[in-house]
Amino acid sequence: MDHVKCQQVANRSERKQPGCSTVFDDGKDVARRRARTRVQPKRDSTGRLTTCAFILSILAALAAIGLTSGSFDSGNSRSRDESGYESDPPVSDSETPSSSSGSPNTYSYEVVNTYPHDRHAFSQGLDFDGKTLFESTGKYGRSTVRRVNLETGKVEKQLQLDPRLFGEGLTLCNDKVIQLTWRHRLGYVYDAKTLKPLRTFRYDGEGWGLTYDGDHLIMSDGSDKLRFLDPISFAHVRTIRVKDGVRSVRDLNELEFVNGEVLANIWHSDRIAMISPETGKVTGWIDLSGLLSKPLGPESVLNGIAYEDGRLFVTGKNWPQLFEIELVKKSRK
Ligand SMILES: [Ca+2]
Repeated sequence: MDHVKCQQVANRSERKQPGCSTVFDDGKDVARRRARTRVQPKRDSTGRLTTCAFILSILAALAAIGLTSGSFDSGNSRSRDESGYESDPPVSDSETPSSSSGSPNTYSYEVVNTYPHDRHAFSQGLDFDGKTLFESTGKYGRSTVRRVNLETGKVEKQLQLDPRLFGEGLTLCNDKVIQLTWRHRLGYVYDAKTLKPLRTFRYDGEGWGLTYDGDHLIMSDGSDKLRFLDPISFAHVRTIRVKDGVRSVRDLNELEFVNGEVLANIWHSDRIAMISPETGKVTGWIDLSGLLSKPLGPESVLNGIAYEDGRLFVTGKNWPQLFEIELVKKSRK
């Protein structure tokens, strides 16, 4: 398999496009298609609790003097070793949002279909164009970008990254596939049909998850922040902080833009957050516990969300299956 040569692709220029509201080869508008889903997350309209005003002011003061999460330029303060392990503990169940009025909606799931998934794929990014899955896998020496047959799980085509690179988030953007690398601040742009490398780009901090909302790339770095990037120049546009009420939601990992909201795997958990891309507010939680019949290793966690044409897929690192699911809204008590 070909190794991606950074210097080779860096010298190539990407074909200019009118922006990410253009269409895929099948002629369907990306943003319009991604706005369809079976579940319509309900936005709540409550404001902040007045009793939390004091806490908010304290948090704001701490942020102002740099005692909260660092900036993107400084990178993610959490660290993983080369096998992908991270030193900080995962989000605990005690941080599950309350069911009080105004709290996020909660969802369980029903499995619609189960498909095979490569047990050797340390999944870091997943997307779907309506026919084919696109996946980024991690680990040094084993990182790839690949096209995968949905029905069989077989890899139709793949490129192996330079063994010094650790593959991370991936998204489709028009007829391109864009892939992040973890700490290397290096992104790749590929032709979606051939996986031919077209160009590279640079970004600050760590790269974790990546998705595309029809206008911008949205990128996570394992903190509570989501960055919005221009899909052509890759320039930083804006940043939001993700919160459930007044609590920051950290460990945002693989992403998917669905129905006007960003879905984010919470690293080392079975939960997916639904996030308003305008405010960063968590509007819903998806509980995917029990999806695997038996647990795998400690790092074989949920980390893969793909959505297209009303179909929602999830998988995880080294999971033997990929699941097509429908969300089931839980009734409030
Ligand atoms: Ca995704």
